[in-house]
Amino acid sequence: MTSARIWRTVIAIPLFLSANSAAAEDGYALWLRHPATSVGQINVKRLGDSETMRIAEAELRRDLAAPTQPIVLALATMPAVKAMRLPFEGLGDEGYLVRTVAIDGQRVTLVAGNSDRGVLYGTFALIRHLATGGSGDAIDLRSAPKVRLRVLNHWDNLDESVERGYAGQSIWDWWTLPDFRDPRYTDYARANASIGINGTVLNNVNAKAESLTAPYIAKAAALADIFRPWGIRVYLSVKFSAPIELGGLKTADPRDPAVAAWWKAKADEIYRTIPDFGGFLVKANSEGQPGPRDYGASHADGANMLAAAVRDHGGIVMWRAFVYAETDPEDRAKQAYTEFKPLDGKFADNVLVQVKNGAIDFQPREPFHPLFGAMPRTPLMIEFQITKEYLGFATHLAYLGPLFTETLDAKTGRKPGETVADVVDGQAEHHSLSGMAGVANIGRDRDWSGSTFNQANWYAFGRLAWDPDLSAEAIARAWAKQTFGNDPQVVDTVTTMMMGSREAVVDYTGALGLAHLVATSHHYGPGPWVADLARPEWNPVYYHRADATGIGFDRTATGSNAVSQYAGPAAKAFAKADTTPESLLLWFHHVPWNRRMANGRTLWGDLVAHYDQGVAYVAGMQRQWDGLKSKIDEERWQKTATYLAIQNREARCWRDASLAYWMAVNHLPLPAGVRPPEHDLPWYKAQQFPLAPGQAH
Ligand code: GCW
Repeated sequence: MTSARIWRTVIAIPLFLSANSAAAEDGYALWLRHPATSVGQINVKRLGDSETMRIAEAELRRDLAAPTQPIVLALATMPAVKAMRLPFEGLGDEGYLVRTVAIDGQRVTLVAGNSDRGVLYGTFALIRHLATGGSGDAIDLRSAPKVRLRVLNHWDNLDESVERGYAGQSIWDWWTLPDFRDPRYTDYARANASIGINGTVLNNVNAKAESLTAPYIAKAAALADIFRPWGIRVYLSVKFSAPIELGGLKTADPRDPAVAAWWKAKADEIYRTIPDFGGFLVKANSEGQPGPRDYGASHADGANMLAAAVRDHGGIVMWRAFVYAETDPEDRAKQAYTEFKPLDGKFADNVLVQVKNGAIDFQPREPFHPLFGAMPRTPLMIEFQITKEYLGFATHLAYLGPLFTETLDAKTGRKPGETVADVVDGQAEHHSLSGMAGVANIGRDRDWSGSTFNQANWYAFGRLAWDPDLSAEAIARAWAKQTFGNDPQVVDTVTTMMMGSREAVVDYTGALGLAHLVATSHHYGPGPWVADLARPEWNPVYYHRADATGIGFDRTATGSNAVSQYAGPAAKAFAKADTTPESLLLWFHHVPWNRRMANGRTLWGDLVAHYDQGVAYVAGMQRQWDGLKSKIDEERWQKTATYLAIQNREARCWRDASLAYWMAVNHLPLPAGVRPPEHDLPWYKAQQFPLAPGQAH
C-alpha cells in the first residue's frame, strides 16, 4: 500500500465513553483508566493484521484522549516504514519505537516494532507518555527490554486460595476453567502487557502434582490462549515427585531414565496443547518439598533432567535457590550459596537459577544475596516478593520500588562497578537468558491487589523488569499520574508518601539490619520473643540473638562467617561493624546495646528512635492523604484513609510490643521523653491471630 493510500483510508472514529466509566473509581482500572471526558475523534491507522496489532489499535481507541496527531501502527518491515530508515536495530522482537514522523507531508505518530509485540509495547508506552503529561508533538520514545523473562509467580493453589495472598481468592477459577473464560483474564493480560510482563507462572511453588494432569493442562491452555496475543506465556510450577504421584514410578531420582522419560512425555503432552508453553518453575528440597537431594543427586541433576524434557520445544527451567534444610545446622543465610556455588557451570543452557533478592526471605530489608556475585557461568534470575508477606499485608502502604532498586543497584563486589542489575540482565557475562520474577500480589479483590497503593508495587516490578536501571521515584511519579491524574499537588504528595513508606516499615518493624521478627506461620505482627519452634531458624530469637549485653547476628569470621560468601570489597565492608552500613549492622554483627552510632546516639537509643520515626511517618502519610480528600475520588480515597488508620494502629503495636520485649531483655530504660509501650509484654505475647490471611495449607 502506498503511503498516500494509507491516508485515504485512515478512518476517524469517535470514541464513546464506555458504559461504566462514569461509575465511581473502584481501582479495577488500575493505572489504565479511561479518559474522564468525551474525547471526540481519534485517528488510528493499523498497517498489518494480527490479533496483537488489533489489540494495540483497540487500546489506543479505548485509552487515549484525542491525540494531537494521527497514529500509525506498523511493523518495521513494512515498505512505508522501511523507507524512513529509522533505528530499529537493537530493538529485538519486543522493543518499540514511537516517533513523530512525516508521511506525505502530514505529521503522524508512528508506533512501530520489529514484531507486533513491539507495536503493542509501543502502544502502551505512548499511552503512558500522554497520560503522564508528555507532549503529543515531537514524540521520540525508543526502548527494548533489558531482561528477557519478566515473569509473575502466582503462589495460587488449585483450591483457589493464595499462599501469602492478601487480595482475596485466586483470580484463576480453576473449577470453571477451561469452559468459562472470565473477562477478567483478559484484563489481567492487558494490565501486565502495559508494563512489559511477558510470562506468568500460574500455580504455587509449593506445587500439587495434580497441576500436571490432563484436566489441569487444559485449564492452563485456556489461559495461555487468552494471554498469547498480549505477549504473555504461561509456565507451571512442578512438584518433583510427580512421576511417583501421577506416574506410579517408584522413584523421582533425576538420574533414572524412566523418570526422565516420564517428564519428557509429560512435557510433550503439555506442548501439544500449549505450543508456546514457557517451561517449569521448581522449588526443590526446601521447606518439605521433594527434590533431587532426596536421592543424593544435585540440584543441577534435577534441573538439567527437566531442562532436557522441554528443550526441543524451546522451554526453560527456573530452578529456585531458596533452599535450606532442617538437617543443616549452618546459618540459614549461608545454605543456598553453599549448595549452589559449586554447581556454577553445571547447569544446562536452558536453566536459570532463581535467587531471592536476599539470603533469608523477603524481609523489609536484607543485604543482596551473595550468590549474585558468585555464579558467573549461570544465568541468575532475581525473585522479588510483590505481595507484602513481611511488609504489612494488603493494609500497609509500603511502596516497594526502593526495596527493588536497592538490591538491583547494589555492587556485587566481584568486578569493579558490577551491580546486581548487571548480573540479572545478563550483561555482566553476556548470558542470553535473563529474568526477573515477582511473587504476585494479585487476587480476586475488585482492585486486584488489595489496595490502590499495592497496585504500584505490581507496576514497579513490571517497569523494573523491563529496565532495571529506572529510578524508583520516576516510576512512582509515573504511576501516580496514571492512577490519579496529573494534578501536581496530588502527584507530588503521593510520590512523597510512597518514597519513604518502605523505610517506615523497616523502622517500625525493626531497623538497623534486624530481620524475621514476625509472629509464627501467618507472619502477621510482631513476635520477637518466639523461641519454641521445632526448627531453630523458624524462631525470631535465632535472627536477633539479643541478650542483656548486645544484639545482632555475628556473621563475621568470629561467627557464622556468612560475610565470606560475598565477593571482594563487599565482603571486606561487611566484615567490620564500622564499615557496614548502619542499616545492615545487626544483620552482620552482634554489638553492644551501648555501641555509639554515627549520629551520637547509643544503639539502643537509635533503635528506639527508628521505631518512633516509623510510627510518625505513618501519621504523616495520614495528614498528607487528608490534604488530598477533595482531589481524589471518594471510593479510593476512603479505602486508603481507612487502611492508613489500620497501619497507624499496627505500626504502634509493632513499636510497643518490640520495645516491651527489648526492654525485658536488655533491662535498659527508654530514653527521656519517649512514650512507654501501651501494654506490658505479656499482653502483646497473648495476642493471637490464627485466622490471619495468606497462610500456607
Ligand atoms: O517466605 C516463605 C513463605 C512461604 C513460601 C516460601 C518460598 C511458597 O513464608 O509461604 O512458600 O517463602 O518462597 O518458597
